[in-house]
Amino acid sequence: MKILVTGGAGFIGSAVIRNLMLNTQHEVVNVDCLTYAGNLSTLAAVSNNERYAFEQVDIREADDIQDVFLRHQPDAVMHLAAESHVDRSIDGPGAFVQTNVVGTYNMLEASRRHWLSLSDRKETFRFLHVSTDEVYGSLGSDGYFTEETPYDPSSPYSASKAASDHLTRAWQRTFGLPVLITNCSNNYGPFQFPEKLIPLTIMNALAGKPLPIYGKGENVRDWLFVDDHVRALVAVLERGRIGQTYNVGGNSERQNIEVVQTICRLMDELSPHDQHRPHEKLMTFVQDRPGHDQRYAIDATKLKRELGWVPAESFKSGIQKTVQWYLDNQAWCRQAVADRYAGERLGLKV
Ligand code: TDX
Repeated sequence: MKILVTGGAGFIGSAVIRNLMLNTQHEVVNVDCLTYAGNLSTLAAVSNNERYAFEQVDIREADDIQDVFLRHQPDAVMHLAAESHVDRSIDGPGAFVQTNVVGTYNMLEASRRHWLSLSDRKETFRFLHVSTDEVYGSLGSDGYFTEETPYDPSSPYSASKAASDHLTRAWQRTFGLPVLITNCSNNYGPFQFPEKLIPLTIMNALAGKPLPIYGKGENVRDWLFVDDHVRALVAVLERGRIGQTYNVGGNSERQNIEVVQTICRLMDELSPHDQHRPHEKLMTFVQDRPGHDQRYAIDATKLKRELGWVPAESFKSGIQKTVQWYLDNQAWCRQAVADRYAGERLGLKV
């Protein structure tokens, strides 16, 4: 089948496309407008494949999106394009509303028109909306997010993703568009833009810069290795039930401070001659994030029960692979951030 993937030059989207190219026979149309976080070098290993096509198109532009559907006639959509960094959504929420809300609306409308025009392929067409556990708000010290947890987003980012989830569900209930929704926990792994906690910590540690820990570092995230997430997305697209939501989690809860300490210790081990050892001395407590959610943790039982998915990677094995990858790919990291992001603190312009 031919899958239209939005955001395919981003961190998770590019992992989806590499997987589809290397492990399936599906064709892919990558629709990405190449924002600061988009990077085609993430697809270097697959971009010459004859089953791959790239369209530099912005999902905020309804006519351009419509044109892509007319030209490529996809069998399915995996919608990953989004502004994704919580701190940036505090500094500038407008882009999040435009891309995540209006952009998703444009994708749904273009998909609906396309789906209505299909004859024999109409039954099997799918629209998979890839979202986040942040729509559920924050947990206390116990409990888990299930697919039934009420929405309660805290940041402009999570509110915009919640809105896009609601639109997607409405397009199924009102118009019958065959949609699926996934809500995942924090992803990590190779090719993540170094503004997020894990790659930022590794990059700063390499440079001997302070490792900023918001507040007391006691906030908890449930870490999901990106390739595990990709397997879940492919399973949901191929076998998920129409109109259903599936939570995807790594079963790897950690306090932020533990995450940073683990990275520091791994870097001490993996780069024994590094002048900045022990890297833990770079840890610096800084002003907390406004509206900082305390804890996220996913109950992924439904995905296991219905589709047999479980994460393959433990946090121990995943973080080791990730740190090693960043150590081996420092040129990629420098190029990814060049003229785009110098590692400065974001998200305090309230
Ligand atoms: O420098 C930092 N120091 C720090 O303590 C940064 C960048 C973050 N943090 C904290 C804030 C969070 O508690 O680490 C935790 C993780 O922060 P992020 O990497 O910014 O991720 P988070 O805010 O949890 O959101 C992420 O997971 C859900 C993604 O950015 C979202 O796109 C996804 O939907």
